[in-house]
Amino acid sequence: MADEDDDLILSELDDEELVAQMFDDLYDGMRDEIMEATQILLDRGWAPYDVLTKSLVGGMTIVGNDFRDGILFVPEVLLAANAMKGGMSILKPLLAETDAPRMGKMVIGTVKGDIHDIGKNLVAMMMEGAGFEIVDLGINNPVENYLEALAREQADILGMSALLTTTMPYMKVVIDTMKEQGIRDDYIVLVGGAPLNEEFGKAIGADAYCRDAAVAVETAKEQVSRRHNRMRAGA
Ligand code: B1M
Repeated sequence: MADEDDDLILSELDDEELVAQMFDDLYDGMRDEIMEATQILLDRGWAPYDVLTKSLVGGMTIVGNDFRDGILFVPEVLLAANAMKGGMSILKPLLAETDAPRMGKMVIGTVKGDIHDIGKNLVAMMMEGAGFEIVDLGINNPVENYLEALAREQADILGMSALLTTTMPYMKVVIDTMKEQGIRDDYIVLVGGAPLNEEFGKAIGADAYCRDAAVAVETAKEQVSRRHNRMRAGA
């Protein structure tokens, strides 16, 4: 298998074969190959968003399923994540390249106890591409980090990410603290992450749950313009 892979010339594969090979390479944590293949798809005229969703996110879904089923373990998944980040590093400037007017500023971070950051990074990239200014707090954020950054950055939006059922309740801790401090309504609060759903978003008092990065962009735009309209109307 290794010999076969050594002989493989990625640029000679057609699109379908290349995407299938990317799924394999992501699974095997082959960062260099993922970066090369990402570039090949771009050179063939693929839109950066399609490369992201059809090859990288598609491949990561397979990794996720096998992780869930006990076929892959943490070290292997870390390698896969590292390979995915290699591909994302090529796409990031392209997704962020935009003449869109500044839409607003978002502070985003993964909540305390949670170190998953791929989805959050993707949201940050897509939001940047849509004209939002992003302040990325990284992973494992206690409530103080969010509140300090919101005030310091005079942000419009707070974005929180959680991938574990054990960490998602922490989002409520952050929102409740904002309420206690009387600042909840100063910000648009968006939440996301695989174990969340719309009902959970409502229950914890977020403005919206975002299923994926594209939805996050659309929701943020909608919420910002709604807020502007309200302000214009003097409400
Ligand atoms: Co973790 N892990 N993991 N893991 N891991 C999951 C989440 C899990 C579902 C795997 C499984 O069992 N199938 C499971 C959670 C089960 C549960 O709680 N219900 C799990 C577990 C159990 C764990 C550990 C506890 C394993 C262990 O140690 N025994 C451990 C916990 C560590 C911790 O955080 N304290 C752990 C560790 C890891 C790694 C470090 C190995 C690695 C993370 C590497 C990294 O992120 N740098 C990892 C990974 C990679 C995963 C899976 C395989 C993939 C996650 C991912 O990156 N998906 C994941 C399985 C899965 O989700 N299928 C799994 C791709 C990404 C693009 O999607 O993150 O959903 P996602 O983001 C989407 C949307 O959700 C949304 O938009 C994104 C883009 O479209 N979104 C937002 C996300 N955040 C948003 C914020 C927003 C808006 C939208 O704000 C506005």
